[in-house]
Amino acid sequence: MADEDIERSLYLAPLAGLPATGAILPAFEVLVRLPGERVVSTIAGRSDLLAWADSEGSLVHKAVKRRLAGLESRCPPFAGLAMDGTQGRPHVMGIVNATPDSFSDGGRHLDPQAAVNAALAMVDAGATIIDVGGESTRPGADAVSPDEEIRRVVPVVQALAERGVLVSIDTRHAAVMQATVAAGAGIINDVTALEGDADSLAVAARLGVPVILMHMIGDPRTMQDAPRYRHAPLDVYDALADRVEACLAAGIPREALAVDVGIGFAKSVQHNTEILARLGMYHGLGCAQLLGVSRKSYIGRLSRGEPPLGRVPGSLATAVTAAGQGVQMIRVHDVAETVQALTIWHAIARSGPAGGDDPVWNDQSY
Ligand code: 7PJ
Repeated sequence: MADEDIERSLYLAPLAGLPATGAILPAFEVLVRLPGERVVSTIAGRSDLLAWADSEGSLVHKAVKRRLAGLESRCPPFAGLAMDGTQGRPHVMGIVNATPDSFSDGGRHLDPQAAVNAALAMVDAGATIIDVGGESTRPGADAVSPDEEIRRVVPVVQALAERGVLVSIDTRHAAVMQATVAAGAGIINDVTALEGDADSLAVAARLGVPVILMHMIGDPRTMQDAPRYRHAPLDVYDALADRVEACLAAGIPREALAVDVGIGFAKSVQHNTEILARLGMYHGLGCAQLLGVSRKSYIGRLSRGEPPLGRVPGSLATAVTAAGQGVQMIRVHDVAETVQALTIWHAIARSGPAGGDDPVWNDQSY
């Protein structure tokens, strides 16, 4: 078996500890793809895992060591923001939609000044990134022309950038990337992982700004038509690994890339929950990780059918779960609520056995 085959058959999802912070991780779910569609998984402590890998021969040993190294190394900064745990709680990215049809706040931010004011209030509430979008990517949405998208977003991006706000531009069009980076956007956030427009990869590489690569299959109009996976968490891992490789080949360095599993994009409720339970695994890709779950429909489906504005508690529950798996950026509509939830998560996590403030863990006397 070649190295590449082993890389695509053995995966590690951390069960405890914070990945990407340089900390040693104590235990893992070990997932192995068998020939055909089958995946088996087992739970192993770190030393048992290494002993098993040794007994399996050098290829498996090398693959396990490489996976471990990815999970246990410190993530470098992304867009100037710390990503290795020294940031404390995860960064919160506030969503500002300059669209008339966005599913949960459609129309509220169409006036550029109103969008800018909403964004500045989010910054006051603790957001470190503002994600500006001019095209709704909700399931079933119609496409918008890049010219119309540019008209909607450029004034907002420019006003925020002039005030020193770090802006990401949520777009799948190369022309919009170009216009908004010229207007001061500092991050490209592409739900198609730079595949939605033939020019995107080259344009993003030339612009030289950091890029968020999100996983999706198909496009927003068709993506919810019976999404199929062999094993959703592992297939998403491989697809993101392919996009990271494509970006590296185009000259975008790994530290300028962040990954996102794309919750709700070409995924059933069960796909979403299986992926959300294994977010730690994606740190093995060696990039910072962002998660967008705010007010998404799986929350209503798992709960009592609440409309978007009634899905804040489920959004917060998911954000806290993600923080515990080392996700460094959370994309949300409800910034103040999320900042509070994550601040409390962090105060508790840092006081615990792997948190750095724990008196027993830090006892230097023995
Ligand atoms: C996401 C996004 C997401 C990233 C949207 C919505 C739909 N970008 N843009 N991740 N979702 N990176 O907000 O529900 O999950 S638009």
